[in-house]
Amino acid sequence: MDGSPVRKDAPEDLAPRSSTRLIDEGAALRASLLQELPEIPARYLYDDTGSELFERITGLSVYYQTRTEISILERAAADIVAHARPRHLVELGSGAGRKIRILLDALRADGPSVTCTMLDINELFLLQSIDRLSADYPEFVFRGVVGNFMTDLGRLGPAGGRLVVFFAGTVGNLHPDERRSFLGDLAQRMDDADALLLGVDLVKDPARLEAAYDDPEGVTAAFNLNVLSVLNRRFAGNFDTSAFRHRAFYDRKNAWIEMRLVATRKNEVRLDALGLRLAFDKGAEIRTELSCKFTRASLEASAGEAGLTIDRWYTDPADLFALALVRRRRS
Ligand code: AVI
Repeated sequence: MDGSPVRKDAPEDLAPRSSTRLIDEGAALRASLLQELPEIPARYLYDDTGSELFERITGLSVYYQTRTEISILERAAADIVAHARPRHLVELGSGAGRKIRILLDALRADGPSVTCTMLDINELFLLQSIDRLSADYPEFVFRGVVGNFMTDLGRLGPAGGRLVVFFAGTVGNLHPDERRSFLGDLAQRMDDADALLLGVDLVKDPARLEAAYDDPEGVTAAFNLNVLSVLNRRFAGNFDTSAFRHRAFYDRKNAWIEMRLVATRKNEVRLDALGLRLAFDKGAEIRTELSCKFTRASLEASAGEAGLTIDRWYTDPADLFALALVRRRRS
């Protein structure tokens, strides 16, 4: 099966954002910054610097998620492939593309060739990842889509024989309302031959959860604070990153970790491209990320609302993290 064409980047997939989209985006950001608890949508965390910092987080000893998910995947990959029998692999939020290799190895061992579509918001990471994958798996065809999994699911090709994978617990970064709409949208685009492989971080001891989001090396703090530089650059702002500090805490009622930035002194900020001036008192907070934690029952309930059901559940011996193979519920 040598010599398959490598389609790195269909031109329309890599087109810059239209100005209309930027205006919509600016309006949405403006509205979230003006909420009673100001909020910066978590996707702004992932510019090139933020994506690199997140890569460093995945290697931290307190951040058990990545290595645990990899260990689960290594044990479960053959079973997942045997059950899903995919002809198309679709990875949402692909990042550095390490985990997909475990599935590609299992698919390679299983025989049939697949196409692999990777969707990521970060063009640089996506292209680097596709270059490396294309070199190492020449029998598979790779396609990159620069986009957002909340709005671009329609660009992932037709239903039927697809295994959509969403690793890292990123589904937990959606607010429950967004998760409902994301899973609903995905479910509508799936048929009975499609499956979704979802990585989720599990509810556990709050101290362990909080430690994972406040590492002693300060990498998570740098990742969180970097979002202010992203806003400065993109929206002509003047946030002073030294006027804020990182905070992360577990909210037991909602079963989520919240990342916030706390003003360490009274300060004022302009975001000229949004026509916005913000005043922060000492101690005022901005919410920058939610990271929802699940049990099998809470994920089943969330999937059920979208007409999906958990078909297979893979976890580690300490029940830290899980991979759920999800399908459309048959009526
Ligand atoms: C990408 N996502 C699953 C990470 C998480 O754990 O929620 C992002 C992250 N934020 C702080 N550390 C890692």
